[in-house]
Amino acid sequence: MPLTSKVEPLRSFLFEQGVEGTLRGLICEVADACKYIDYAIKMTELGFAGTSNVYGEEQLALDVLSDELISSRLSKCGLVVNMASEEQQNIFSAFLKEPGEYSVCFDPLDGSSLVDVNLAVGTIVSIFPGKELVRPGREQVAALFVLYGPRTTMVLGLEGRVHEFTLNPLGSYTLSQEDVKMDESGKIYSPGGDTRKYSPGHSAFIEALKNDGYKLRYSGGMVPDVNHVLMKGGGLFTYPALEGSPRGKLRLMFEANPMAFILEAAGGAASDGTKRILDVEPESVQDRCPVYLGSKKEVALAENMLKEAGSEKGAEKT
Ligand code: FDP
Repeated sequence: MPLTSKVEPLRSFLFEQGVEGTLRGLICEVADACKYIDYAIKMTELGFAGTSNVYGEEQLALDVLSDELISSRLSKCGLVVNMASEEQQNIFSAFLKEPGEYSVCFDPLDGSSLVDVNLAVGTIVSIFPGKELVRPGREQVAALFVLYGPRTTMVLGLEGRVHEFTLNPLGSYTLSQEDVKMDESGKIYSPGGDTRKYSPGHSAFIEALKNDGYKLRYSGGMVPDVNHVLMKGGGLFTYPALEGSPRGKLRLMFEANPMAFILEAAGGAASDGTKRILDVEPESVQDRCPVYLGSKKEVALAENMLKEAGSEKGAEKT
């Protein structure tokens, strides 16, 4: 990006938009922590940490480091009350001298199975007001993801709008796209999960997209795959309910909610197959959720086809 006096750094953009000071500070703290994750991805040796997370998945040294980079920074920034990380078992509190104003859920390194093959990975963050974390996603005040790809970008959903910032070689995030918007429909699809375990309704839906000429775009990392759909202005990312995993694979609080918040703010839609993801009532931070994220037409088609297949199944039984 050429250097001009028009460069808009993240902090001053948020200031100009009138974003409240504590929230502005918190977004900048997260963005700063992610600079170190960016550096760690490029410079740290690969390999396992010898530990597993709460879901029984083997942790990379990078998973553990990324988790520490965000949690230690947010613990000491004085702006946060409670936190939950996909890499940790329990909700934990920040060190506070004065009451903090926000609580944060984060997935420090999403898609880490792609690190060894040098594909893009990301960090996903969800911000709630106050101290409660286990609450529906519609109560988020902001959500963001950082994509560590050929460029490192941060996509921020806030006050019904979505903006993209790019990390420059000087270590600043500068505005690269204001008001990212999605169209009513798109032409790409990104389908996760073992196809042998798809429900009949989901299989029929994926076939319908294929037959309609949608192009397959799936890297296996939720952050780059959702970013692809968002930045192309439409299409669909899905990780559905599967046989044996009726709530799918992805985590409601760490992955589905923040992505749903961002996509809706860009004019897209986000469903668990039956209803809006942001209206799902969580029981615990570890809940999972089937996801259909994308432009409105594809998400509505998924809901309709799943419903139809469900009622046909019901009719067969009677
Ligand atoms: P990963 O296991 O590599 O961390 O939820 C994590 C995630 O990746 C998502 O980023 C990705 O969309 C999905 O899992 C990929 O799962 P599959 O390998 O089953 O497609």
